[in-house]
Amino acid sequence: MERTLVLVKPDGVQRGLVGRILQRFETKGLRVVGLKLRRFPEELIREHYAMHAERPFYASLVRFMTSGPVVAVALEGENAIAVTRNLMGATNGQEAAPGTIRGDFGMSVSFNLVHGSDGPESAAKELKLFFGADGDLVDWTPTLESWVYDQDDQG
Ligand code: D4T
Repeated sequence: MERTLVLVKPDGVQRGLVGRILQRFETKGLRVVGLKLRRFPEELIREHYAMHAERPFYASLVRFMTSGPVVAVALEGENAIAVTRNLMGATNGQEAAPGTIRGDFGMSVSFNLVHGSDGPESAAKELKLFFGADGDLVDWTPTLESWVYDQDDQG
């Protein structure tokens, strides 16, 4: 099992898409193990996007991400990082495949509705950043789990 961080960005919250976006992950079979809606501090957002600090869009990205509430979601599942990125689609909504969140709901590069960690290291760092060092996360097993993963899969 792997954990990853998803953010529903301010455009997703403002457009009333939180429920529909979370539903994509839930119905896929990913398990929500953490959930919070906040106007996150600018410091935290700057740290989250620190790898883009030198890019020309960094200032506007930080302004956008602090412009309103964001929903932080921790998801768990087998290959949760890759599965989540596939569900999100390409960065630019105009290029994202139909059926993906960005492909179905967005037309923009910057207002692209969701963020998902892009690897195990960033997932660990981002989960700590948004849910705290001592893990503001909940361990649980859905009762339907045995119908999501086939225990006989040779994987
Ligand atoms: P995130 O990191 O938000 O999950 O998006 P991606 O992984 O798909 O895209 P990214 O890291 O390349 O970009 C981070 C973030 O910056 C915005 N952005 C990106 C932007 O406003 N202008 C741009 O030209 C690019 C490339 C969108 C996502």
